[in-house]
Amino acid sequence: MTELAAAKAALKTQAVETPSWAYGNSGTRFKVFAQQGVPRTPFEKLDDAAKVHEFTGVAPTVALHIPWDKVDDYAALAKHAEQRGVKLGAINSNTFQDDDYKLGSICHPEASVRRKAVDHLLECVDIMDATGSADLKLWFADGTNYPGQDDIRGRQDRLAEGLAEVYERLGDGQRMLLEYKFFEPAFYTTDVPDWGTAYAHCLKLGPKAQVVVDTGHHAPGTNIEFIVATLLREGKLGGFDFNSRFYADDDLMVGAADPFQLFRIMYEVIRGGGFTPEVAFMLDQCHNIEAKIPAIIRSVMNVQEATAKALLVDGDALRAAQRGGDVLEANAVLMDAYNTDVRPLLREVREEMGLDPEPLAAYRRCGWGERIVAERVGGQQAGWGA
Ligand code: PSV
Ligand code: MN
Repeated sequence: MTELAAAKAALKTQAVETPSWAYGNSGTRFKVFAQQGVPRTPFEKLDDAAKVHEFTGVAPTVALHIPWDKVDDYAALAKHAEQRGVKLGAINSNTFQDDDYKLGSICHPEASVRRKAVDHLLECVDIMDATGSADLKLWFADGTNYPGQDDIRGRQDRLAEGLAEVYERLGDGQRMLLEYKFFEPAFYTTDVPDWGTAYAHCLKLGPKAQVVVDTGHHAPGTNIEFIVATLLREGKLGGFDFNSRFYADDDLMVGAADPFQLFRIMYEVIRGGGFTPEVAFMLDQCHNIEAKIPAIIRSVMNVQEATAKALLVDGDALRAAQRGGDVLEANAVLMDAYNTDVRPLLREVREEMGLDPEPLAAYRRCGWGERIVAERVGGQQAGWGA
């Protein structure tokens, strides 16, 4: 197989998971701007996600967020998804929107609140059993605002204890993906602030616990691809929450702010053997001012473009330059791949997959956007806390 053919074959196997919450209304802490046609139910979110997959061909799963996507019958939800050509993906827990969690959830100083949080996580595993989801994605808003507010080390002990109980509940083929974030909503200490803390907990828990890298969760200037390389090397990279940031946890469209960073990350993924179904490539974004479905299609395409460029890196030439200490040439090899216009290649890939080569134009022509505006009238639009 030529290198180009290998790249095409790899691109056809790509899978980007879209988040149910990206289809609902969202905003900043100042204002949520409601959009017309937004889903009212998890079923309608899946209808929208199915359109993203229909036109991109590489978004086959949808992450759920509990309780936002709570339904009476998860088997029916899974069936609804399958009838539309998608599947349910990671289950995201929510231990950050209840009054009880003011001082934290599984790290809370009071045992009764910790119990409630762990029970919620266990409920999420029950839901995984019903939906067939393999991944439990955990992000904790836990932390403190003031020095002395709580015992930093004690909170780590409580975290370890809570995680261990949930880990024990995981079934065969189920994983726990632990996400870190350097600050917010707590500002003095955060209980899982960085990849090292997440890694240490996952290592102790065992092979079913892995780290998830949310690209928006790092301090400015952090070399995320180094973290990716390290976690892959240690067999602990469980997945990504892709999005873009200019400042902090901005949740903008992946590949919008810094496509070069996304390329560097995807290069390390491929270099480290991480371009496999064992690494979950998820989006974690909100579309506050732009139309949601086209923005998600654009995001999936941005991931595809970065992946295509990373697949085009001439590995032999790069290694030769690196071995020879040819700094300029090594850098040039990488930049050649990055500067390649991969859009024609991706158009070909889509045509070979039986898709329209231009997903955004095809989506606009299909009339779904107008249909949902006309049909989704009344009811309660989905959104944070819905
Ligand atoms: C909050 O920062 C957050 O964006 C985390 O990244 C989670 O993955 C997501 O919310 C959903 O809980
Ligand atoms: Mn995230």
